[in-house]
Amino acid sequence: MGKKFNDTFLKACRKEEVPHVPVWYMRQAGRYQPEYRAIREKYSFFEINENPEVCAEVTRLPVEQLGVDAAILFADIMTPLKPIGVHVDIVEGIGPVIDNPISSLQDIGKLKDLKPEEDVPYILDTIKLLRNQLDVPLIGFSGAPFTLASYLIEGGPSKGYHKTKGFMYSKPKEWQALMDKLAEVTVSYLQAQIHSGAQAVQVFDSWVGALSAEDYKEYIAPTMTRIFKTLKENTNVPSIYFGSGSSHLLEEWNKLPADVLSIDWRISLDKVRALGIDKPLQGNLDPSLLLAPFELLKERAKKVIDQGISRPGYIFNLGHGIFPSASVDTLKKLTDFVHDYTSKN
Ligand code: 1CP
Repeated sequence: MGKKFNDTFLKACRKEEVPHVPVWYMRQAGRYQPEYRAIREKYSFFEINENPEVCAEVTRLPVEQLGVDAAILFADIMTPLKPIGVHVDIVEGIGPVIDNPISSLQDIGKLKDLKPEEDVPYILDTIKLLRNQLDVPLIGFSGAPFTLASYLIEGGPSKGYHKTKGFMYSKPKEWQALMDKLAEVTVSYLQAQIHSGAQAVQVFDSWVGALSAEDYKEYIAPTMTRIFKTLKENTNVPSIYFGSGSSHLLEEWNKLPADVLSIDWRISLDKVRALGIDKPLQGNLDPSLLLAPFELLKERAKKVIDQGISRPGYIFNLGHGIFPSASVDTLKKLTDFVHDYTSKN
């Protein structure tokens, strides 16, 4: 607090010149931090979420500990679904588990509209608190309809997404109703976060890589276009789109009115540029390298950065989230390395 506001991340999102490459990490708050584990001894996941003081503390932890250039709101992609009628629990070692999965139009009709001020006031209060506490930008986020639908239909984490895709192929009317509902929830949730002070938003479509480009275009792109277009018309903060295992979808993603694309580690940033993608990029170090000898980690990070900075608009991140066995010390050293290596003075 009291430090000069560090807007490097926002500048990179707008392709402006930056004093160093900004860094933040997906899942930068979580089980790899001893302090987080201690807080989780006292509270359940949703208890943290619903208590703005504690939620803000957890959000700030990685900023204070690692020196990253952005904070991401501590919540889950399931957070806005609980108040609209989804019985979800976050189960240790598994993730979100739902005891009333969706299988019919009637189930979809039972989902309520999200009224953020009434349904998730604690999220908006956490954002307002954080804006007074942080000297880096605050990223708000939500899940994307396909990824949310995968949990709603499968009842929890999945490997092949067969049930989800089966539903998509065989019940087009129900599928579209579900996409429309989840798009509405996403837009109203993100707009409320932005109005409360979120300075950028990331939409996590973590599992959409399960679809072919053809299916993405037919079943998903119209919904994602509508979401990003509505955000653009009503707000003016950068939007970031992320999916894992989705390099085959990048040409479709490039047509979306999203501002920044967050790339997973399976493709090099040079290859992404060679596809003709000119949006700012975020990524994409393989998170497993956090367990490699530091010299190798550094060498690979350098490679990612050299490719990333070949054009304006680059944010360093991992290709997917930090996992529980990663070390705080390694992440701190990596953050310092990115800053030192790219520092202009
Ligand atoms: O620091 C941060 O990044 C903010 C907090 C955050 C975010 C952005 C959490 C807290 N979850 C998420 C997003 C999220 N949740 C995604 C998208 C990002 C990604 O792909 O990693 C997804 C797919 C989820 C669903 C989820 N919630 C999982 C994955 C399950 C699966 O299908 O493999 C898990 C394990 C959770 C629980 C969860 N969410 C967040 C934390 C810290 C945890 C760990 C649980 C705990 O403390 O008990």
